[in-house]
Amino acid sequence: MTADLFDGLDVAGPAREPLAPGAVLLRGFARPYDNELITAIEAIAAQAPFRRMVTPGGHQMSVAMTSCGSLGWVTDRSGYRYDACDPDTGRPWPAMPPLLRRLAEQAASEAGFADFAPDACLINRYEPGAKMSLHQDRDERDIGAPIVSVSLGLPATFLFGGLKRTDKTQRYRLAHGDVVVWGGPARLAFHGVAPLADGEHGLLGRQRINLTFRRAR
Ligand code: MD3
Ligand code: FE
Repeated sequence: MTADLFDGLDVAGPAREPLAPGAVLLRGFARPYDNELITAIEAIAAQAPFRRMVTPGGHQMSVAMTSCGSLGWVTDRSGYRYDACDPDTGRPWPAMPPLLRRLAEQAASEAGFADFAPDACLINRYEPGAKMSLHQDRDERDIGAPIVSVSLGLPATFLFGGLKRTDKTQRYRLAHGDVVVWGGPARLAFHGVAPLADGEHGLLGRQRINLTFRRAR
């Protein structure tokens, strides 16, 4: 009766840790690919450099960003939007490397989203002190599609709230290699990142990089 032996054990896949309804943490899911992911991110940043953008309110973000895929996320004084071209270079965003796409699709599938087809990957770079204020991600056309996030480098304290800005937030530590799939009722939840604590990561040094895969159109 081998079935009994394995009952309750995750013998056939990664540990799925539910964070909230619709949000699933796959701890360490990206770790086996960390070196290849970092190499791919460096190649993207060589084509579309990280830059600190300005919000419609006129504040420069502390997080530096770039994108890959057929669409990239941009903000300036005129608003937030997805655009096929990098405003800094005038060229299309670098293509989404197959490794990144496959990782996002596999993570989504583990969380029950079998047909996730990301067309945008926003790449956020945090240096010590950088943070992201509480916000919702609602610039994507189909909010039925999840967002898949991949954390690399220094650990961060992630804030996860409710559907109202004033709802109480829960804190989670997101560490190197952690992947979270945000779908269903979690998709429109307010969320943010506390100021990054200084430290030294073996592969990335004094920084944290977060990838978010989205279906923008
Ligand atoms: C929950 N990035 O790029 S990743 C963002 O760590 C963003 O850089 C953060 O929020 C970061 O928009 C958080 C986790 C995340 C991403 C998108 C979400 C959580 C989410 C969308 C809906 C709900
Ligand atoms: Fe967000």
